[in-house]
Amino acid sequence: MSKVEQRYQAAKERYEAIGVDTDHALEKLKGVKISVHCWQGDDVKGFMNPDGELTGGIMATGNYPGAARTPKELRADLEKAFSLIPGKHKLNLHAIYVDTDEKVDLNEIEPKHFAPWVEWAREQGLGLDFNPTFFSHPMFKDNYTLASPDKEVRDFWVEHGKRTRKIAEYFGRELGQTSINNFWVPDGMKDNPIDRFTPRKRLMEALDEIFAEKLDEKYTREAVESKLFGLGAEAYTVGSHEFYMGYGITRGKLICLDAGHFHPTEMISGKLSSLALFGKGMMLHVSRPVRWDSDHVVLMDDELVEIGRELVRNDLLPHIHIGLDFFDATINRVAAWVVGTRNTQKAFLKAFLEPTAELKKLELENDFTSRMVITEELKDFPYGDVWNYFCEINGVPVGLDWFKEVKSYEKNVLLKR
Ligand code: RNT
Ligand code: ZN
Repeated sequence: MSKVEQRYQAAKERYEAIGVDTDHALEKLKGVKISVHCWQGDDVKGFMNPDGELTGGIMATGNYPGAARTPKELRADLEKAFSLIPGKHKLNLHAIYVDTDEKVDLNEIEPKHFAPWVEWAREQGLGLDFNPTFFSHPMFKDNYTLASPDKEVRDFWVEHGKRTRKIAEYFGRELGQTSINNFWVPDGMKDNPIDRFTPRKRLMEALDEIFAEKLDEKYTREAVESKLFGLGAEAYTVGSHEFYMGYGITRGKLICLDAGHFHPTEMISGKLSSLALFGKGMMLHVSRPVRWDSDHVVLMDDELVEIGRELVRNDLLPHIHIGLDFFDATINRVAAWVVGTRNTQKAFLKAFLEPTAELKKLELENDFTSRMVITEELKDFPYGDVWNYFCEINGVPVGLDWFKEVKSYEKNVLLKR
């Protein structure tokens, strides 16, 4: 028996004593798929116009060496990251990540421009999710895309949106996993608008036009992502939370909650149980806002733990698609992926290792003292030993060993770019 397994057996006994079956928890963890975002690997540049400016009110800061410059490099970096993350997952692409020799614009993209991604995903056993790119383009005019008062601008982006649906459908059909196509539209204003209503009406109508054609939900489903503010859109975002709550519920779309898109003290974990009662399902962008929507790498903080608990305690996992969204250009990008993804998985493991039924019972009995004492005590339980065992049985490095591999990849590959 390996050292890791010995420790696991000891941990298992401790959890058994409070009525938790660790083997069962690991089984459940294996079923949790994370949609790992491609854009951590190159600071959201993409391959359509990599020298262009990142617009849309988001920003990647830093110039750590080794960013991927081509689809090939990005795939190599992703393979490295996935080899250090236990389980089988998905990759989340953005429309700007075309892989083609053709010069092609956002309103011209077709499935064939993404064929190498599909081939690669099939080889790797990954599913593919998708996102239209409503930013970093000259047609992002006066901070507007789909909500623009200019019909030519709107039409350009409507065409783009429609095309992304066909690409997501192609991903779903080819790979046998529903491809979630997530719509985030940055439109907004820096200062107080007079008319908040009309741009929202235009956004609603443009989205309706994009979604008019019915596609098979087996292959693709759409999500809509709200936001409170962005750089240059501090006063007003057309696609606010209320906007997309209404839109998603009336149009049967998934509602995407990004952890960085709300007031600083407002947590998405608190919203999940309400949305689950009304919507058709949800998507998450697990991210970490530091003072603003800064898209920092996901760490094991209170909100991450709470997101895991909410989804597990309320049995919401079947209704949710879990994606990541961060981009830190000041650190090794592969390490960023691995830390963010492993942390997200660990948060679920923590939740699976909780005696939830017992705690719910105590709560119903108004025994709030026991509820507090047990949940506090649980924080010191050896979940790390269970996690390490999960890594071992899934054939990925345990503990800091994964970082050695990233270091040597940095030396041999990234620093040579
Ligand atoms: C921006 C949104 C959006 C983007 C990605 C790149 O605030 O969170 O999800 O980060 O589409
Ligand atoms: Zn997001």
